[in-house]
Amino acid sequence: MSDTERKRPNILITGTPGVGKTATASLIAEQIGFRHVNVGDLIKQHKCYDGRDEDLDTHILDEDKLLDLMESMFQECADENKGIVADYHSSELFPERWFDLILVLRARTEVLFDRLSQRGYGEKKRDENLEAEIMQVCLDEAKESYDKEIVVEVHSNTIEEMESNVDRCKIWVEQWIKDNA
Ligand code: DAT
Repeated sequence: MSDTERKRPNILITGTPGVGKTATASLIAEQIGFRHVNVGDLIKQHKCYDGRDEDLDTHILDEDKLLDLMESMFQECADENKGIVADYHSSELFPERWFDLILVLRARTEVLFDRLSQRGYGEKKRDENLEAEIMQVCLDEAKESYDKEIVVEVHSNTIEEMESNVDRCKIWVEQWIKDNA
């Protein structure tokens, strides 16, 4: 099935680490029966690595391996008339045709500070991520990579805001299905 014939939309939830991508994506997927794809976990599980960056002390992502893996997941879900809710801190590497909505979660500095500290991030890694959030790196990346009309920025500081984001997505999905019936 080609992407233009999809019966269900796919959503990408993006944002700085700690903004609530995984929590939000799993709630949405659970409530509407879509498949949740935690891209970070997928990378680890399938070892989509292409060596190590010793300076940054991180693995180098094997994008081709990841995208091939995800392409077959998207195909499989489209064939089953099932949508995907993916979450990842970056958005530029995916083909535009995969997603119908890019939800960019944002959090206030003090909120993110607490979440990243609780996660056990060292000072350097925590501060780099706080700075990235202040500089709205993920939002700009999403706007540069996708049609601006499908990029939606929302707050994710409180449980109420998370619930509202989940509800908003559910309503959006229902409308998309009606519009594309
Ligand atoms: P991410 O996937 O963006 O790294 P997460 O979903 O793992 O973030 O959330 C990080 C922590 O913050 C986790 O303990 C859940 C909590 N959290 C996330 N969004 C929240 C929100 N809107 N209100 C309260 N807590 C939230």
